Amino acid sequence: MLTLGPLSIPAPAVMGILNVTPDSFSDGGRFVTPEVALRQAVTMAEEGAAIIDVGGESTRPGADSVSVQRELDRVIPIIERIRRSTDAVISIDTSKARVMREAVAAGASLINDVGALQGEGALEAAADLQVPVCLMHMRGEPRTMQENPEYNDVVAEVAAFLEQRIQACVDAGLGEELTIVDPGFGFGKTHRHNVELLANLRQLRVRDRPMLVGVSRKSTLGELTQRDVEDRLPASVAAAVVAILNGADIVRVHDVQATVDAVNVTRAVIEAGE
Ligand code: 8Y7
Repeated sequence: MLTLGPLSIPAPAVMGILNVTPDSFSDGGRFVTPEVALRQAVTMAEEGAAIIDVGGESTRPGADSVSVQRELDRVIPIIERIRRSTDAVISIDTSKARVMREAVAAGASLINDVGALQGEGALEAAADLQVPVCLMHMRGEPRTMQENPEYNDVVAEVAAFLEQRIQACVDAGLGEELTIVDPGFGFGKTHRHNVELLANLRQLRVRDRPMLVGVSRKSTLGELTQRDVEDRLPASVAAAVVAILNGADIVRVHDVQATVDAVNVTRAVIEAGE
């Protein structure tokens, strides 16, 4: 079990991705109406997703930002409906303080911030709300982050950043026990950086906090397999298994059913070896 303050989640856990953006790179525009989004969320919960991650702003490389109101209009009605229809934990994928506050009021119980609470008011919002927060590493910002990212030691630099953001949470009054760390695959990293991070995941578990990994359908998997985004299921499942064997506690994925099967096999093998 993963214990995050008041939340208990079976581990390793699968987080299903619910994009309510018209422009997300891998399933762009498919889940826009609340009815369709709700059906997708319920399906993912039935398939075994412990967490549904609801996002209203695309963070893909080169994406434009979205206004607060627009993001609220996209995510709040969906969170309310999911809350009424499933027991899954709802996570709000946002970097905006106001969206964090309204999403939690509507039924979200976890904040997934690719900006690691560095946005205006975000740290204060999370500390007021006292909910678990996933702190993700990103180099640069989505619009420009893939323009030649460089590191001397990517593993050490990502770990140092995560450590610093946990400390920022603690200083703001959000206890360490409410934090989750995430290396941020694809966010200001080359394919080589991403593979190096996946190989050295255990060094990124700073302060022994739970770790979330998101590699589903990402371009590094395209590079390694020469597959287009819609044909990256086997690569995504393989990467999720590698992540869990290397210590990940939560995997963030598009394809819940296939990943849950792989996670069940992986968990049984880990437990048999303990
Ligand atoms: C991640 C993420 C995305 C990730 C966490 C995509 C919102 C791009 N990737 N959140 N979000 N970790 N915590 O391909 O890796 O899904 S968006």
